[in-house]
Amino acid sequence: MTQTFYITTPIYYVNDVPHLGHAYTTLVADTLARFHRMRGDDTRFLTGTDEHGQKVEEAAAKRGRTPRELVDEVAPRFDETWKTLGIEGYRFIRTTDERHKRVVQTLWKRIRQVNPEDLYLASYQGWYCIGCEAFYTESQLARDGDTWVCQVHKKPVSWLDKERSWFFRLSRYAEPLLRHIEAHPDFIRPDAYRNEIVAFLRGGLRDLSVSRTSFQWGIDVPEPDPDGLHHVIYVWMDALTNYLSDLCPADGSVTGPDVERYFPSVIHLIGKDILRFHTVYWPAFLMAANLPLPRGIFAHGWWTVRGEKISKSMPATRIDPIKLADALGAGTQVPGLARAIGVDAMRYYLLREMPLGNDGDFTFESLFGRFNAELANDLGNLINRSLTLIGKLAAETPPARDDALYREGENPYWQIEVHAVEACRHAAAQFDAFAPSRALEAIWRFVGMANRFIDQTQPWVMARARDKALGHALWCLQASLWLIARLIAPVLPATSGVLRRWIGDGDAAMQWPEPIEGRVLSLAPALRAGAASPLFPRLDDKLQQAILDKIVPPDVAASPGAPPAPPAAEPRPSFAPIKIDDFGRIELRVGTVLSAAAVPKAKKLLQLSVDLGEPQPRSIVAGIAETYAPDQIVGKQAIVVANLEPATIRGIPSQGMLLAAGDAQVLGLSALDRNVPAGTRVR
Ligand code: ME8
Repeated sequence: MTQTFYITTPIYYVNDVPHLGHAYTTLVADTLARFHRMRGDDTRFLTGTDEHGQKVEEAAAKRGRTPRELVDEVAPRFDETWKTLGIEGYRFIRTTDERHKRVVQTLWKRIRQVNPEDLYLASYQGWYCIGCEAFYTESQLARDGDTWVCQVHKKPVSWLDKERSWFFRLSRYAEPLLRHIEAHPDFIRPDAYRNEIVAFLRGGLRDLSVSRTSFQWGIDVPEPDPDGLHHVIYVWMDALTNYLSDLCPADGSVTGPDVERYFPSVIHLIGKDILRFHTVYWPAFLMAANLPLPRGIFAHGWWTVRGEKISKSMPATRIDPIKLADALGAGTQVPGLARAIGVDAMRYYLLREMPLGNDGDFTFESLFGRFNAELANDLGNLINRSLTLIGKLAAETPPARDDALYREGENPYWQIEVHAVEACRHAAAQFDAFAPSRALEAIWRFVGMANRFIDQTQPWVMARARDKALGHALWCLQASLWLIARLIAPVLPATSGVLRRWIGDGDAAMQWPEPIEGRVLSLAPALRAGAASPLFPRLDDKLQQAILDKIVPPDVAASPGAPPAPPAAEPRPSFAPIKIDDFGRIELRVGTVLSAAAVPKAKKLLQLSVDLGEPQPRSIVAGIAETYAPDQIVGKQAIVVANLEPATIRGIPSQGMLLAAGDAQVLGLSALDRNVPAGTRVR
């Protein structure tokens, strides 16, 4: 049965050009959309640009341009970047589109009609972060001397003094939202983010200011102000509506066939920085307008460089995705496809390295490590070895299935089939569950299996021995490549295309392979494999340096926040060995951070409350405040030394120690590759 799959990315601010963080969300959405299209689902994929608001107005003024000039220049750069990166089949929305503006005003009017009390005029006074385009209370900000600073942008916030504004009665929606989340456990994923929002909602909500009069770059509130003031709609109310407006008819009404068809199945893929806007404000606006809610919100973590979030305002963390792709693809020997293969390598790293939902640190060491081990060695070698063998041996013994050998049994021919079926099922289940990293893991298990199949069967020895099974062994390899071309297609589309060309597979409308009666290799059609060229040649030290030189500009390379280069080969430090019993005396447990607060007058310390699965959470003081803001760590899991002698630090009891990477400076917390119950023993 055809299902509907509608995925959206955030619409990005046009105050600057795209960086690797934006590319990440868009590449993940593209991967999932490709998978669903292969499965035959009715798939829709939306991205775009967020063009109104104070931030864009200020960015334009700084450049001596009008906002209109700036947005018309920068918005196409996002679209072009996605095209250059081979993102496929997406719709691109701009919030300056006329239809979008009409829909935002319709939504406003509808709220006024359905729940007239939900929008009211009052005056607003408080802090505003232009970077976040968000209102903050002092408890949500950090203090730097006598200035209040936004925790995300690390910049001073502005004071809005008694600005007359329309308010949205958000306070009414905490209970209905809690009920919705309870009835729809998948509404907010992963679980840690759902828990965070549930805790936030339980604390109650304050009404939200949803219009501004101090600047003009926005969509007009569609009703007059009694005092003649000109209000523009709050940029988040405007921006969030894009997910709906792209489905609406041109007249700006909020119902229509596409709305009915796609909106109830929409999943908003976002970074965790904008979780509250999507899981609280957006559904509350929709409830107030009596419109259906999205199916769910999936939040992913942040890519950091040396613990610092990749962002527009931190030049040392900004990595241009196109430059990176070009550098990674430079060595490929497939004519005309250097950039596309480089994009594939980048997609592979980004999707494999950081499980969707977690945070991840971008390092060239891990990028080069995965490139060499998983792309050059595992996949590249498999393709090369298989096609070389088939090329050499097929003239005498063409690949041909032998049904006498293609049967259940304890032999490599059946084992490869069993693994093939497992890879299809696991990868599909993981893509379905928004876990592309796990899907790749499952696919690479099969790639490893196929490499072992060659080692075990040794077709060149079979040929010398005139073994009758040779044709079937070659068929197994060829069919495995046919299968791999499909399994990798959502993540590595260019590699899949080249591989299909090399094996003579002309199927343009590739479907996701669905095993039938426990077999999947048998679905491969007759193929005529040809020669391959090196796809992902190994990156030796010289090539690695060349990539670094291209990506990391010299002035940045010298600065402290620069992307780290792989370490020079140093002798390994020698450690004094310990006995297993010594290790056994350390009680390591998984802890979930329930709350975190700065320790007054201690720059490095956070006071944490950590659940170790015991009746009471523990108080732990950790020296991680320079790397983690309190709200970045709540909900995270880390490994805790649970039997460390209790201590009192700055008058606060500390009943354990969090393991963290780094020597003088904390670079990251100990990590688990999935959430496990608090208190789980680590050995
Ligand atoms: O917030 N790691 O736009 P924005 C991972 N216009 N993802 C990252 C990232 C990083 N270091 N940096 C950015 C806005 N992203 C609003 C959205 S939606 C109705 C309005 C990605 O240009 C991630 O998806 O600041 C994050 O949520 C988004 O870019 C923020 O983009």
